[in-house]
Amino acid sequence: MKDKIEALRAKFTKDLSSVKDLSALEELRLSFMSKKGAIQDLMKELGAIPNEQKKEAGQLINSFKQEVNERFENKKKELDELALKFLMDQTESYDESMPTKDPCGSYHPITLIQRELEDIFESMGFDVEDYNEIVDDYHCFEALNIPKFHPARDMQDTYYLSTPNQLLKSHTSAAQNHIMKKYGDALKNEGRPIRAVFPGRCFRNEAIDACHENTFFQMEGVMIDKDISISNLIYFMKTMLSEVFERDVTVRLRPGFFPFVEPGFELDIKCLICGGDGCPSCKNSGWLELCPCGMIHPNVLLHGGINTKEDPFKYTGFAFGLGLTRLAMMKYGVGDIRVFNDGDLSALSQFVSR
Ligand code: FA5
Repeated sequence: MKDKIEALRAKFTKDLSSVKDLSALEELRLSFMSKKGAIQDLMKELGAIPNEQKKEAGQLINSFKQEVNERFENKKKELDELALKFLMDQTESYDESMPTKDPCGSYHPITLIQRELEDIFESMGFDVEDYNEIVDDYHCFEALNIPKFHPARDMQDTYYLSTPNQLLKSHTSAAQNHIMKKYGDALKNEGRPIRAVFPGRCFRNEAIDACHENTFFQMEGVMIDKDISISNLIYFMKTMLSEVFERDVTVRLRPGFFPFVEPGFELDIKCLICGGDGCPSCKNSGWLELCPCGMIHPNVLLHGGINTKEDPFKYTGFAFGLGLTRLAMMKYGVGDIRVFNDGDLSALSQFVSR
């Protein structure tokens, strides 16, 4: 038996060394380990061996079987690793941190204009903040001095979620209360003025046309400190617009009503598509409503914990709600707002930041 096993071991070693792939390995495995294989033949011979030698012969066969098994497994591992290496050599290596060879994709014009504005406001000492798209009724309306059943809610009909009290924010003003609570302590304890802008996507149940979308972007800004007045508001609005357009733009300020500001204004820009003659982008008026603004209403400052009922005018502030999507229309000369949402890459990929 010993000799037979030795002969089989030698054959197995020779055959195994010439195996080059998994199917040849499997073939070799079957020729040794299957019911009709070489090891089973050895087992059959065991019956003819004298009893006193059976135990030792059985042990020899078993340990040979175990050895063959282990060497198969090792060979299989070796072949698997080789196959993987081959595959990796064939495939172009991929390193996601490497810069792309060719530029692919481009920034959406709204992203470009948003970043530009963020830079402008940051250079004037404003913090840039982010806020949720799903908000509750309190933040979107109540905290902004728009109680339930107030007619101003009709102007901002939005999409209500099936979860009670949750809605898609209809304007970025919905973050005002959050900003006041976030920075209020620094204002009151350290005298650090609140200066923040918070861009965001807004939603309204809107009849869509060349200048109205149901999903659009605004950038809200607030500044709160002692003695903030309308002159501060006008200064920041003018600086921002001249930076964005890099040329003189004609603006007009007229009274506007928003329950969360008092007094409130509409800041319009002379339409840059038609130069003021009238076109669909400006609803033929020659002017485009761009940036409503005003002095923050005392009730809003109260809700935000900035002032107290006993001293409701200690701090004052201004707020504005810039229509980012409309600003992009003016800046890039896009005559129809729907271009921004309809995913036509040939239109959207032509914008580049300055
Ligand atoms: C507001 O949303 C107020 N929250 C703005 C505000 C903030 C006023 C702070 C005072 C103080 P309004 O509904 O007018 O106001 O929207 C502001 C701007 O968003 C508009 O001037 C316009 O540029 C843009 N806008 C509004 N609705 C749409 C729409 N459906 N599609 C595109 N842009 C829109």
